[in-house]
This record gives sequence, C-alpha cells and structure tokens, in this order.
Amino acid sequence: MVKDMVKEKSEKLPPKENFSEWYHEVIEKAEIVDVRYPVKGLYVYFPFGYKIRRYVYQKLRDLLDREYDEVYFPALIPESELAKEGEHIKGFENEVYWITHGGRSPLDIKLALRPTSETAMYPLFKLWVRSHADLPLRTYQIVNTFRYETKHTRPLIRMREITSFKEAHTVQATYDDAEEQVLSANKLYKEFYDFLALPYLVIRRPEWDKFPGAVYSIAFDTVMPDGRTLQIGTSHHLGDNFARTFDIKYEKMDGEHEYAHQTCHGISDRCISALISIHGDDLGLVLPFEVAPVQIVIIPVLYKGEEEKIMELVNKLKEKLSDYRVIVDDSDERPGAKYYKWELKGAALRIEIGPREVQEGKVVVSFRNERKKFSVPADDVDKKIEEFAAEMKKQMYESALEKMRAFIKYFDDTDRLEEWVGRGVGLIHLCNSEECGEQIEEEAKGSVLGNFEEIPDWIDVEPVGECIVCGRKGYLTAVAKPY
Ligand code: P5A
Repeated sequence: MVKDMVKEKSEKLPPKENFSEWYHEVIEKAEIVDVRYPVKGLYVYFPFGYKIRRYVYQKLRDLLDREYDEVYFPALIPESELAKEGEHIKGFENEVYWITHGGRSPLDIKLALRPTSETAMYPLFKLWVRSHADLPLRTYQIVNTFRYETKHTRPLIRMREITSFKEAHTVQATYDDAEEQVLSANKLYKEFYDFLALPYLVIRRPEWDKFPGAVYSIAFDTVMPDGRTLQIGTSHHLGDNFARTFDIKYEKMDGEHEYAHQTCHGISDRCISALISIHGDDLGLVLPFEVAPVQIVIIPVLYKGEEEKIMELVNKLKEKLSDYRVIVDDSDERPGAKYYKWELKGAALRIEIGPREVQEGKVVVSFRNERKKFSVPADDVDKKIEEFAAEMKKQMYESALEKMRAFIKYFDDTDRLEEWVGRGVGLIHLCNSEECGEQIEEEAKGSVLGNFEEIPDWIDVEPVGECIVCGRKGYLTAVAKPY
C-alpha cells in the first residue's frame, strides 16, 4: 500500500542542479523522511521511506548473515566502560549524550547512549573468547546510535540519532588475520554498493583522521551531485588496542595466552541518502528494481467502450507478475498525473496498456531511469523482468560512474586545486606528513580523504609522484569537501 502522507505539496521539484534544495524537497515529496520532528537532528521515516530502508537493509543483512552472527547489545553504556580506551573516549567525548538520572534520583554511574558499541560489546567479548577455538568471532547488529553532532545536521546524512547503524565487530587471533577481515569487510561493502549501483572510492584515511582507537581506517567515499563527498562506510583495523584495554585474550595451542586482534566496520542511513541523491533526477527517485517499493506500475489507458478488455489484460498481467511488488493505478487521475506520481516515487518499470496493446497483444514498457518506451509481447513480460532489472541497474551504474568520474581531477598546483575542491574531488600527490596535510587542508578549504587503497582503472595518474607541498615522495591522495 502506498498512501500519500504529505497533504499539501508544492508543485514540481526544483531541478537537481540545485542539489541541496532538490534533496530536501525530494525526501519530503517522495515521502522518505519527515523532517518535522521537534528535536534537531532526529527524523521520522515515512512508511514509503521505511520500505526502501527495509529492502536496502535486507540485502546488507543477507550479505552479513553469510559470515557473521547477529547479536544485540544494550543502548546504554556505563561511563566506566566508555572511558576505558583513552583514544576512543577522546574521539567521542564531545558527541556523547549522557543519562544522569533515573526519575529524580541521580545515577551512581552515568550512562552513555551508545555513539557506537565497542565499549558495550568488548567487556562481554572478554568473557566469550577463551581459546583459539572461539576465534574468529564475527558479530553484527543493526541498531540506533546517538551522536551529538555539532556540524550542520542533515536528514540521512548527519543525524543525531542514526536509526540504522549497521555495526560489525570481530575478534581474530593475529594482526594478519584481522587485516584479512578488513579486506573481507571491504569486499562485502563492494558487493552491497554494487547491488545499489553506486560507485565509490576506497580510501585509507590519514593518521589524523582515523577512527578513535584504530590502527587504521579504510573508508568508502562516494561523490554527491554537488561535488562534495559522502563517507558511506568504514572498516577499521583495531589491532590489539581494545583487546589490551578490555583484556580480551585467548589461549593458544601451546597453552600460552595472547591478546586478540579486532576489527569493526559500519554503514549507516547514509547508504539511503546516497541512493536517493546519486540516482535521482529532476522528476524524483530512481531506484534499482530490487529496492523499489513499487517495482512495477501498470497504468491502464482507458478508452470508452474498451474498458473491459483493457482491464482484463491488466489483471492478467498483474497476476502473471505476482512475484513482484506491482501496483495497478486505475485511479481517476489523468495519465500525466499518474506518470508524475510514479516517477517521483521511483517505480522501476512502468507498463502502459491501452486499446492498441489489447489489439496487438503487446504492452508498452519503460524503465524509470531512461524513460524510453518499448513494446513487448504481453505473454513474455513476466519472463523478461529479471533481464529488465539487470539492464536498468547496469545503465544506472554506468551513468552514476560517468558522473563521478567527471568530478575527479588531478592537480599539481595548489591554486587550481583550491578552486576545484568543493565543486569536485582533487587528486594530488602527498607525502602523508601531517604538516603537509594540514597545509593542503587549509589552502584547499577541504579535507585530505587519504591515499587510495585501490586505484580504479579509470584513474590515469601515477600512484607515486612528488608531494605537492614539499616535493618529497608523495602518494596519490584525494582531497575534497566532505559532508
Ligand atoms: C564502525 C562500526 C564506527 O563507528 N564502530 C562500529 C565503527 N565507525 S564510524 O566511521 O564512526 O561510523 C561508521 C559510518 O557511519 C556513518 N556515520 C553517520 N551517518 C549518519 N549520521 C551520523 N551522524 C554519522 N556518523 C557516522 C558514516 O558513514 C561512517 O562511515
């Protein structure tokens, strides 16, 4: 069922060129989230938006369930645990919401609303991990987390309550085992984002911007339609830092005890924001078939005297397509108004059926992304759906990649870099010292995202060159204005 929740909607969407305005309008008009909740940074999912969230997260769950066990840990963390890992608490102290009272009574120990769950989980991991036979331990949970963000909050992008924080936490025996786990997490993220037809860059964050408590952090960044980047996932190698703090040890074959090694990785509601932003167009949402709440909309084009025959074919087709999420829009609205509505909502395939189609035994199909119409024998449509879905996704990915590529340019002088950063991503060679990094960030008024973990084959720049600041050996580095 797809009900209209926002009653008074203004006419058309602004063009996507005005990205910020477009984004705010599309999430309201297409009914993704309601921004009217009276607490800053907290948002409400509409039923329609929640469906998208569900289909997207179902995929993530399916991927995780292959190798991880789902768990649930409480939302409240005692201050004594949260504060144990020095770097970690330093990184989060300005973002934590504290619970200090139960009713009127002050609590003995303040409780933090989880900003992330390392310090909730790892005291228990200490109890769960005894010997090498317990390893690897791979867990995940999809929960809400809270961060008192001081930067500009934005729906699905920077939230104070992240509603669907997918966090995976693992324990391995050795540093190398944990490193393999990081690579395996990256592989999982690739599969997830390929499924959503979203292109990404895999970048190792610089030392000064890694996750608090990590040895290193790898991020997936994508480029939004205004040229700013969005970090859409991270995986962190935690070394034995947390294991030492929380005393997570395992007994080896020879009876000795060693500290374990750990990783964690996370994806948030941002994956939905990227999905909407990158694929959407001036008319509204464009969604891959698998995650579209309405996968197929059938629009009967009724002519006087022919209604019965047309509806007969419509119903036959609906029946044939019952494996999919199909809506027949036989409302009284004009066809133009129906097209507008279903384009806005990102119905993936549209099938039109009028008298001519009945006569010829054919139907007119169009993909939401390119909106080209073509004719298919009515009897074959059901057999073609998977093929259509795959073709549409391929087109969506290619178009998104082309747009992302246009945002990425190499620079060997800082003046031109400065002009570009914010409108797109600048590639430079950088020696990775914090000093040169800081200088570039200041001059370019952006952030050093880091070195490429993998250089995509379409980037035709040498991986090593002269540092743009000091001339020493430099590595291919991305600089951008992130959300
Ligand atoms: C990994 C999971 C962690 O918290 N602990 C468990 C690790 N990493 S992270 O980089 O801090 O966050 C993971 C991803 O969450 C997204 N994110 C947010 N999304 C929406 N609103 C926010 N306020 C917010 N903060 C972080 C980012 O995509 C990040 O990569």
